[in-house]
Amino acid sequence: MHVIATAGHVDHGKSTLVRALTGMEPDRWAEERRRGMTIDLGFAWTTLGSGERIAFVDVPGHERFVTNMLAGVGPCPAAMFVVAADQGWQAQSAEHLAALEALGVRHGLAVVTRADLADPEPALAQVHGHLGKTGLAGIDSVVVSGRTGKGLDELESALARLATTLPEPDTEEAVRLWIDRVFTITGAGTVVTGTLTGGTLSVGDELEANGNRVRIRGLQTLGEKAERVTATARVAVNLRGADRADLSRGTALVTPRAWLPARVVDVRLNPAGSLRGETAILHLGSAAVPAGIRMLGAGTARLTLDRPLPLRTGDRGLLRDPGRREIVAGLLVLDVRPPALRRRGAAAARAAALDEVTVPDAAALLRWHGLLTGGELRAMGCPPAGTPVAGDWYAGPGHWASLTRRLADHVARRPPHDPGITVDAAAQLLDLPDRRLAEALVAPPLVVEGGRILPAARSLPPAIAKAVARLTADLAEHPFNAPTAERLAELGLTGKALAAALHAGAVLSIGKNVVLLPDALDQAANTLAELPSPFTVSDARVALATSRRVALPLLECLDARGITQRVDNDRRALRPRG
Ligand SMILES: Nc1nc2c(ncn2[C@@H]2O[C@H](COP(=O)(O)OP(=O)(O)OP(=O)(O)O)[C@@H](O)[C@H]2O)c(=O)[nH]1
Ligand SMILES: [Mg+2]
Repeated sequence: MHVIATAGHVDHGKSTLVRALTGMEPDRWAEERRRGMTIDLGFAWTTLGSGERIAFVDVPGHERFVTNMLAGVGPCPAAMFVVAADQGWQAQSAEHLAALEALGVRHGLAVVTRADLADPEPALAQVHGHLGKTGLAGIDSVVVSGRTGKGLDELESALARLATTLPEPDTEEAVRLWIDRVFTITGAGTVVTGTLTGGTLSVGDELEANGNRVRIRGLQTLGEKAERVTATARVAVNLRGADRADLSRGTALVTPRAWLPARVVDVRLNPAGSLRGETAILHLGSAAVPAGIRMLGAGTARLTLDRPLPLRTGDRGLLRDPGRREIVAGLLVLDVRPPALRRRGAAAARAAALDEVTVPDAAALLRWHGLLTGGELRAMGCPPAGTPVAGDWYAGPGHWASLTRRLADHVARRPPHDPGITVDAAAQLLDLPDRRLAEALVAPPLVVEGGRILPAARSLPPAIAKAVARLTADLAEHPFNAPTAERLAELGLTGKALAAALHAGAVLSIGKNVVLLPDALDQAANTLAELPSPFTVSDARVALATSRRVALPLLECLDARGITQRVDNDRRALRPRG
């Protein structure tokens, strides 16, 4: 299915076209039919001759209802842009086009309608002229009359062609369904509708709305019941456990833990004009939220929203000033967890950092934040690349190097016979959110001995320290791929040398000739936590990218430490922590 929003000035014939294409009435309210104008969003659908299903979100053209228009267009990947032949380009033709441009809509169809009333050529030329300057340049155009039906066949063919060019959504990704309607059905309870642009919804799924858990009790798409709906789709979701008062247009239903609620966000504005000290309404998805604007640099600003929204880096929205009755700027979300600006000059420094990138990726977020977990990076909209430094933690290389240096400096400054700083104290000293990060920072020339961080030279003979460093390098990529007995011999980590390294806590032995690094158990526990529970030895072996030779003793070690427990003969589960 594809979902297409209409766009265009009031009375230009949008609803008439939707009606003609679908045989359905998009104007749902009696008041709309009485006044002959669309006030709120309308929904209608059809199956084209090509077999393609198209759902329309029909928007109002009247200037007073722009907020409703934006809620409909916000999540839609494509638009049918309508201009009346007898009226030509009008104010909301311009405003709707500005909205589509701000939201980054790149797919659509231009329709000059009411061609029975006037020569369509001048309007067509205007449409091409205006669209040509936007991301919609070059889209197909069709001339029709909703009254006589002339040109409707061409319109259908053009829609079928448009459908083939729309990008395939990712049906695996986390769901964020922007709600555009909420209603109650006697006996069924609360139902919300929206345009599903990514991911999959299934009956029984748990979701979150404003931080509250709800469960999907039933699903419908295009008026039919469904067990499962994949993007792109119009969808009606019957919710269990939902408080009706907690849900409204602009609320998002999201996959739990996959999104961070954001109240303060850094954005890039387009155009880059200065909006110093202003407030405006942020329109994003189906939401319309008042936002305070603080300019950071020429084209970047910090928004403080009246209520938090689940936002990600890369989201597009727009700012509209209801007083001036115009869109002030489009925006691209850069960072949903921006650092506080405390010191003088912090805003300018932040602007300079933001200006280093066009669209931030994980590397940019790590540069700005120093340390983030893979889960945080994904929830912020930038899946991590590369390997974590410890557990699920990723680090900006510059930040990591500076932490390493600070720890080494600190250890070096301590008196010669000092017993050494504990790992926990190091974590505190460096303000690290997880002690495993402090452990991970301990690399030659530092070692951990008896839980304390010491210069390697003081604890291990240089040859052994070097062997440990080489083992560390071996295990950098695949931390559970324990060296073979031959490799251990080659490294010189056998006999007394191995015993010394074990004693110093520089390596970990989990079985005969199975040697790993000291943080292997923690790392394994993190990896196993991602598996569906319970899991078999073979599941664990695959997840840890290792062999049975390592997986078996590793799991026994984890059992012994109470990190895992046997569920039956061949399956285990992680023991709940804490
Ligand atoms: N002659 C003629 N009249 C049309 C045509 N299309 C629409 N109309 C008339 O134009 C008026 C407005 O049409 P709508 O389809 O309601 O326009 P709209 O764009 O949906 O208007 P809003 O939703 O209020 O923005 C109605 O009276 C229609 O009957 C057409 O092709 N020819
Ligand atoms: Mg209408």
